[in-house]
Amino acid sequence: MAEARDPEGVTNERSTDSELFSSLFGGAPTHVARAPGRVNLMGEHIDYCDLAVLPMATQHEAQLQFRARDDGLVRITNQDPEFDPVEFELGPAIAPGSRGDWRNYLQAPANELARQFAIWRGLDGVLSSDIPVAAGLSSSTALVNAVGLALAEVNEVLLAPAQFAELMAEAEHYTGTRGGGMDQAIGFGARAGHAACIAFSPLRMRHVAVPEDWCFVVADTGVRAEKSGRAQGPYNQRRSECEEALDVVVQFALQHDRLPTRPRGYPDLLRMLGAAEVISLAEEALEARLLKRFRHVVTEADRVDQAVDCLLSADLAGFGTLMDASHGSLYADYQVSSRELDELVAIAREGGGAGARLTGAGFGGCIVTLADRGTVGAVLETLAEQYFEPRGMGDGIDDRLFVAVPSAGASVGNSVAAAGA
Ligand code: NG1
Repeated sequence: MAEARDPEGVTNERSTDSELFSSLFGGAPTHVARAPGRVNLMGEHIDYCDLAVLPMATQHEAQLQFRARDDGLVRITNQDPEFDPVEFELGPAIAPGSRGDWRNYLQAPANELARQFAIWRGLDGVLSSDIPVAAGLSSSTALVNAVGLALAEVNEVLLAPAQFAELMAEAEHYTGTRGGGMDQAIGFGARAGHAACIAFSPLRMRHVAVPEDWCFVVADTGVRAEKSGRAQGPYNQRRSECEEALDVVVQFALQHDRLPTRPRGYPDLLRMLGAAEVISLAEEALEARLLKRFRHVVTEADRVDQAVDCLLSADLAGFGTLMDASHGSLYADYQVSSRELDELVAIAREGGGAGARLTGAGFGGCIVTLADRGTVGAVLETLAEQYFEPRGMGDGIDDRLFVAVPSAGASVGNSVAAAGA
């Protein structure tokens, strides 16, 4: 996994952030923490089943310019006035704000780090992010990761990236969403030019180069799917359904002597019996809704393995076919798609995409489609003409429709502003 510390110092620092910092707090920030967003290429809604996923970090990131304080106060202002300034005292039992309040994403890492390490030193900071919000591109985890890194830095907490990722995954449950560990893992462990196949419990990461002429295009429906809001209930419900389905299948298999011992979870069950036998068991044991959820999980896990092979052999058509199958499963079995997502997927395919699927939690947010360099222009144009322009979403389209650049993981380093102050 990549080093969390940025040894080169920092480039592309947002200068307006340091200006705002000095007007709010006086002087200059000393450090900057950066945490990227991500696009998941394959393996949706299976990280919380401890099954492997295949995301990559993107060029979009959250940046926190900060300076340590000599007390336990944390004061963070967002460049975006949509989000109110946040102030809280460090401690292991910070009271959460109301549901949907963005402060919860700042308090989450503070609360967890204080629980584990009795940290005491707060910070002043200015935060900015160009990751589309509530779009399935990990905007929330980027906040958690950036604030977590900054607090670890000022309190001299040293953690390996994998440990940090696991800690931040636990931390984010503070917000009420029972997410898996994918976003935190790719957020810390990503390598430029690569996607990563991430396995869990314990966290392991295999970096896989993205072929030079492959372009993953992201298109945002413009429908927000806030996991701190309306999407939280359905998201948590899916996770509970997966847990329940696994319990029922295992119980049934044990009762009918189809399993020698109790498996520890989905990966163990699949290792013991193989996907085909597991699905046939599920067809006997589960009622319709749980069977759908279960079938998505098992087939999606298989698609992740196949997608890694396609990446390794630069099989673009094969990868596209898997994307289509994944979307079909998320639509029909997992029921997390939406009219707008389905429409974007159809347009992307019509425009020449090798395949397309919703990415992230769904319920709104983004799709991802794959094209080679020769075709990507046509795909972008078709999406613009058939989805964005008719809806009057042509202005600022670059934020909603872009080619994702496989980027590096989070880092913390000295602020350029401090050097110039
Ligand atoms: P997004 O797409 O950021 O809402 C969520 C979860 C992931 C994963 C995906 C679905 C969090 C922080 N992230 O991501 O763990 O389950 O949905 O694959 O909860």
